Amino acid sequence: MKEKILDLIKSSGDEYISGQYISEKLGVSRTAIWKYINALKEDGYIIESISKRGYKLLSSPDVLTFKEVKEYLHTKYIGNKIIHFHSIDSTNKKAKELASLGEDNGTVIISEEQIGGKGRLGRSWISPKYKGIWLSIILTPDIEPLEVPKTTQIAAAAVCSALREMDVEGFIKWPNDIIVESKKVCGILTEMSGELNRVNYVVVGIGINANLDIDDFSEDIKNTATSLKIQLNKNICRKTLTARVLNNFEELYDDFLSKGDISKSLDICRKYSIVLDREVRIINRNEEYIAKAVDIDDQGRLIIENKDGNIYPIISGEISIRGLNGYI
Ligand code: BT5
Repeated sequence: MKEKILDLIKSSGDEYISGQYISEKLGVSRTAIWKYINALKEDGYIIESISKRGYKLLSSPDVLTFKEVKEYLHTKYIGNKIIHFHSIDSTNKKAKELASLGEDNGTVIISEEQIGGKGRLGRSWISPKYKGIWLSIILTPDIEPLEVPKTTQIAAAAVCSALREMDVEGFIKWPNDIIVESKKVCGILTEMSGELNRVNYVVVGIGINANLDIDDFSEDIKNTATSLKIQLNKNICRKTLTARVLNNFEELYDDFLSKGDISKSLDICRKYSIVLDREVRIINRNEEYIAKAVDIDDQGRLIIENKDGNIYPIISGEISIRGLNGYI
C-alpha cells in the first residue's frame, strides 16, 4: 500500500493530491494514509502535507529501490525485479540463496549496506550504508561453466562504460577491478553454481564506491581505494549510476548470448585496460613473478609474456595482479 500511495503522489507531479482522493482510489482510511505517509518520510521522502490541499512530493531519497531506479532503466529483464535491503551481510550471498530457490534470471539484489561484503578468495569488501552501490545480478545462462568468467569481463565493461557516460575516466584492471586515478573504485565478484558441464546459476556481484569519504576506508586500503565522490568532489546520484550499469550490462550480456562471444565487451576491456602493454606483478598463490601483459584473448583471458619469452594465458579468478609502482 505504501508503494501505491507513493505512485499516486509521484504521478501528481507538482500538484497536490488530496487525502480524500487517495482514500477513494485505494480504499484505505485517511488515518491509514497518514501513517503510510509518515513511513515514506522515514524512508527519506520529503512530502509536504497541507490541510485541505493534500500531499506533494518534494524530493525522493537516493535509495536504490526498484521504485527509484526503474525510471532510468531501459532493460528488458535485468533489474525487472530489484530486491532491496537496507542492510544485509552480502548481496552475493543472498543472491545465491535466492537463485538456488529458483529466483528469476535478471533479478537484482541491492543493499544499502553490507556487513559481510565479500571480495575474491575470502577477502572482505567495505560497504558502508547509503554510500555505495552494492548489487548482485542473478543469471541463468545456458552456457558451459568454463565460460562463466566471461561475465566478469562483461560486468567490467558495463561499469567502465557507465562511468564514461558520466565523464569519469575509468580503466579496467583485468579481471575484476575498475580504476580511477590509479585507485580502485569498483570490484566485481562472479560466483556460480553448476555441474561439470552445466551452469545452474551465475551471480555477478558489483561493488561501486559512489559517495564514500576517505574515512570510510580502513587504514590498509586508504591509499589504494577511492570513490567517485572523492574523485569528482561532489556527491553522485547512485540510482542513475545503478541504472546505467544495468543498462550497459544487459546490452553486452545479450550480445554475448546471441553471438556466443564477448567481442563487444572485450573491445571495451582492451580499449580501457590499464594492464595491457605493462609489466605486471603476478601473484599466484605461493609464487610471485613479473611478466608483461600483452593481450586479452577472445575468451577474456589475460595473455602474458614472462621473462623467458613464453606467452601464455591466465584464467580469471585464480590470480591477482599488482602493478610495479603502487597498486595498479
Ligand atoms: C573484489 O574482490 O574486488 C570483489 C568485490 C565485490 C564486491 C561486491 S559488492 C556486491 C557484491 N556482494 C558482495 O558480497 N560482494 C560483491 P578482490 O579483488 O578480492 O578485492 C578485495 C580487496 O579490495 C580487499 O581485500 C581490500 O584490500 C580491497 N577493498 C575492500 N573494500 C574495498 C572498497 N570498498 N573499495 C576498494 N577496495 C576495497
